[in-house]
Amino acid sequence: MSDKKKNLSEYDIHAVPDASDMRFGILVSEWNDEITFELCRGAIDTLKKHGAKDENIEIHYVPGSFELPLGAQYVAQTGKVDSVICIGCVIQGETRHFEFICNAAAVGITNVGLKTDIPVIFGVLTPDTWQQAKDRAGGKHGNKGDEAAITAIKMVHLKRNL
Ligand code: DLZ
Repeated sequence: MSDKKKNLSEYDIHAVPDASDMRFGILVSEWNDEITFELCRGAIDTLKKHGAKDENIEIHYVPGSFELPLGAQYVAQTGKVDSVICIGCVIQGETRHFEFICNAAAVGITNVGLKTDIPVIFGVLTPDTWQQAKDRAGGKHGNKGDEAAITAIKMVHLKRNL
């Protein structure tokens, strides 16, 4: 979908399945909310662009990216969604918080998907700087929320069509 040379929001629109009967939960971390709310907006716009209905997109919030896995598990276990998109932004700082939070979020989100058997998407930015985050949240590198939404649609489609 994207690599170093490509914009996070660039993809082949015709290769994306129709999402009109899919239900999504979006879980948004409140840390760095200027970034995460923009990622969430990108995800919503992209889901709707591919047919998802407003009533089938539910948004929930967690305090920080560390809480994304448990929050995702809560949402997945309601049985009301086909996929959960986790949105966060952890910016490299001077403490080791960065590594702990990124590792916990990545491993935790993976495990929730495997445990609940629904696609749980890693829409978490892990940039070195605030500017790098801005560039990937609707800036010059596109919006990682778009990428997360496309991933969710494709994974739901994959599961339904095996
Ligand atoms: C504590 C913390 C720090 C230092 N940095 C971030 C960050 O850049 N991005 C983020 O999403 N969350 C951060 N947090 C908060 C943790 O994710 C978590 O909410 C707290 O450690 C409480 O468990």
